[in-house]
Amino acid sequence: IVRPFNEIPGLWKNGVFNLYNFWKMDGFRNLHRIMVHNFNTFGPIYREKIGYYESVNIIKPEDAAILFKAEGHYPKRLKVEAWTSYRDYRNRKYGVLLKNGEDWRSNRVILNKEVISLKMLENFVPLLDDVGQDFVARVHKKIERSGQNKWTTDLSQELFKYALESVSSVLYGERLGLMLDYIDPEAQHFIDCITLMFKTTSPMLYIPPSLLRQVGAKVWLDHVAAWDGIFNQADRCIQNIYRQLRQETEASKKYPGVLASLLMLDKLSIEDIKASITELMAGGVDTTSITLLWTLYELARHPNLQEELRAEVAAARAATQGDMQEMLRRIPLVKGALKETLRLHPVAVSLQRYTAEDIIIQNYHIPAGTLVQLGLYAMGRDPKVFFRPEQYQPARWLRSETHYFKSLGFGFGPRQCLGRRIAETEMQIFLIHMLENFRVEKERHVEVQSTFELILLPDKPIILTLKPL
Ligand code: HEM
Ligand code: 2DC
Repeated sequence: IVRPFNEIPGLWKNGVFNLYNFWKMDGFRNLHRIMVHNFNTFGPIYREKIGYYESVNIIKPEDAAILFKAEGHYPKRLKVEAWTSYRDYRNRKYGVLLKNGEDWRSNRVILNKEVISLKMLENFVPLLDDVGQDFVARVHKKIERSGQNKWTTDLSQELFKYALESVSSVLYGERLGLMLDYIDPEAQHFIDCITLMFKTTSPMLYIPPSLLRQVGAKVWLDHVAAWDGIFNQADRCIQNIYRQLRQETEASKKYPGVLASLLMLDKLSIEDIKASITELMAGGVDTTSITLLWTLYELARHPNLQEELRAEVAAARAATQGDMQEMLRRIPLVKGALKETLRLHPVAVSLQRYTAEDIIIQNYHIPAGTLVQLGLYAMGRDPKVFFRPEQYQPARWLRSETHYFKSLGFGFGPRQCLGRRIAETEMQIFLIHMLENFRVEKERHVEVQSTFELILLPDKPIILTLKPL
């Protein structure tokens, strides 16, 4: 017999009380660990209410499959009210990240062709390869200047610049110049604004932004300032391309970038294009850079594995004479490493959908319209889902066992990450160049864990040493 919704275990009766306890446990930064704890306490399904945020949480791949089959024609995630409140407050349009329903679908279909279709890779790869080469040249220079034949540093700022340069080169078809010694202070400000935007979002998941706005709370003011900085910089980049496009007399054969392609296609309004390009630019910085930082950290902890990856890259280079698009088809272990990084260190602590129809999960009835969350961080570390989950083993993704609904770092289905192809390609190319040029080492024994600032970030600086091969 199927059990009713109200019998799902968990703490969902008193949202205010739960919010108080959550705050006492420093839950704003520990969300991922609290979710693991809750699955351990209540089992593979639990219901929860914190503040005004109510959800059903699941952890099993087979339950994820049921959820995504019930996502309907217009999949909808948790509404991040801080983000929509800012847009409403400043009268700016929603892009594909925040739109829903038919408006979302019609925009997304057009964006898919320009941003996530495999056909675009031939345009993206040369642009991203250039950025990768420049990054490596920059590290060589840093090593030379150190006079010690090595460079020991917290790479996060360098990786932010690499990520922004990469995503911008694809969006705008031209370089910002962030791999140089002196960079545009506006670009640095943009990077800082993104970090601040994420950090100030997490408290507002549980306390309505409208309330925080009324009392003039600092977190709301900081959030507005952060988005203002993001939109101003994106507006400048977009204006720049728009102007160039109008001055150009004849069409050049060279790939002009996502923005110019969308403008020339003339299927979306300029305001819609601007909104989504801004989201792509902002979504493309902390996500890939942190995933790369975690990957370098894991490779530094596993020197033998690092050599295996290096050998795979060398063989791919030799077999293809350096044709990068070909090379990308011959590096399964490098791709496995990125999946493994996202398993242990996912950017998104959970995936969520509002169900479009009634479903049954773990023998409980879940009515249509319920917010259901798949605990991605918890699933990645669950020994019932992954054999020896604590071990970093890229090869587990090569074995023929089923990976049914287990590799979900970019989400699933038509609402999955729009930047996925850019992110994957950018990260693969980065690892190829790094493995071909440097050995990565870790100083002392420092255990780094995750902290939740809307996305999951390392809780302390990761200090790495790069040595030329
Ligand atoms: C959405 C992860 C990089 C832009 C998402 C979602 C996840 C995710 C989990 C939600 C998907 C869902 O609900 O099913 C990641 C990870 C990244 C990454 C792990 C890198 C390691 C990027 C990049 C961009 C980007 C580089 C931009 C170029 C977006 C956008 C959405 C999104 C626009 C919203 C799509 C929509 O609602 O239709 N991402 N992302 N992401 N991501 Fe990413
Ligand atoms: C955060 O409980 C935890 O890709 C919440 O590139 C539920 C939730 C909802 C939406 C998720 C968010 C979490 C994590 C960050 C995500 C976001 C959707 C898109 C965003 C996963 C899991 C991200 C990082 C985008 C950001 C785009 C940018 C313009 C803000």
